[in-house]
Amino acid sequence: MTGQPDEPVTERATAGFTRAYGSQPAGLWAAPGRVNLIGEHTDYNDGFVLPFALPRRTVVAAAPDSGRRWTVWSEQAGEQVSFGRAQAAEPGRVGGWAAYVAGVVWALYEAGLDVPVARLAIASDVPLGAGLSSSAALEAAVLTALLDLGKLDVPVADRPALAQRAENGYVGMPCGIMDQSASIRCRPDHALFLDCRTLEVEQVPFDLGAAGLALLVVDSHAPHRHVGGEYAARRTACESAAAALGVPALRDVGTDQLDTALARLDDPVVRRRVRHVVTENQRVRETVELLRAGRLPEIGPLLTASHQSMRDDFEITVPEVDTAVEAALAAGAYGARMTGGGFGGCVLALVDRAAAEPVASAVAKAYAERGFRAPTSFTAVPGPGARRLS
Ligand code: GAF
Repeated sequence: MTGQPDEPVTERATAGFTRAYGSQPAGLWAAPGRVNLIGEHTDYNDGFVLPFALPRRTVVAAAPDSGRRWTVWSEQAGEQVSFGRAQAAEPGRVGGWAAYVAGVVWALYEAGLDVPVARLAIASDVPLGAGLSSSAALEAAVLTALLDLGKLDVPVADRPALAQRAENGYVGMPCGIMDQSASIRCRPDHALFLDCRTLEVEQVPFDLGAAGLALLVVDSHAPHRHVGGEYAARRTACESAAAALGVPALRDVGTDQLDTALARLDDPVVRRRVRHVVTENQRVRETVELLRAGRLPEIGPLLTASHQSMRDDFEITVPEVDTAVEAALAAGAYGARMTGGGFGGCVLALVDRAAAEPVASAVAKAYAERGFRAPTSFTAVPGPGARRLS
């Protein structure tokens, strides 16, 4: 198990800027990756989610540029990309990792804002493709930097929708609003209870240390399998089910109406998708109730039930994450579930602080027995959302 990462990421972004542009940045901005405690695939159904920000983050060193092209250097990609207004104006003209940056410029223009031209250097310690929302961290960091550089007064509550628009409209990924909200609106020692319809938030105290607990995050390293297509297919199934049921979104189906709703749907696959979303929304509400009451260990069974629902009804888990959940539970975790969009990524396990290491070892042993690539684990503490660092 590795501890919290050291954070030379700020220095790496600054050094990258100086190397790429031969000058000092005007400032440094950071935005975190997230872990979703519970509430999976509920965001685009107008439902409820409960993420918290990781201490792992993407840092942008930036300065205004008097020219007409945005220039971005990325440590992870090992390259520099530049694009002008015309490329930013047309989704698809900038591809790869830089599309997330061009997408933010595009979304700001689309919102009628006068985006400042800038030079940026990006470094990150959010693992890529691990379901910890490295994309949202990149969008949120760039968005926060550009808004500050341009002295553009956009309320924090309105920012996640701009970052989501970059991803939906420019990158072409039909994600919901959870990840961008988490990266922008989360606070240390709290989980963010977000109503994805009204965008109202409640900062729910989630002080694991005070409760003698730890949240173990296990990166399954499972190769992502058809992620984009499967995600879009789940979203389409949910939206067509809502239309068939005559409701704006599956959020409008309560658990007391579930049996009646299921009886009205012919397709057994669609019925399972609906059951996941409806029961998952209820699990989020129950988790929030327990956290409000300070009964942290009692959320364990809800986490595990969420995993079972993702495995059996939403069908988005893979053997590696199922194995991690089973091994964590067998080693004494209060509860465990996959977090994020699915088909790989990370598992979280709620454990007594002293059990974090043994549970991580038990998962590693189960992986070795099944011949899976060794997982990596760390304990996560809720950190701050996007902000200016200097
Ligand atoms: C991905 C998406 F980006 C989110 O919007 C959300 O739907 C999540 O999968 C599943 O809960 O992270």
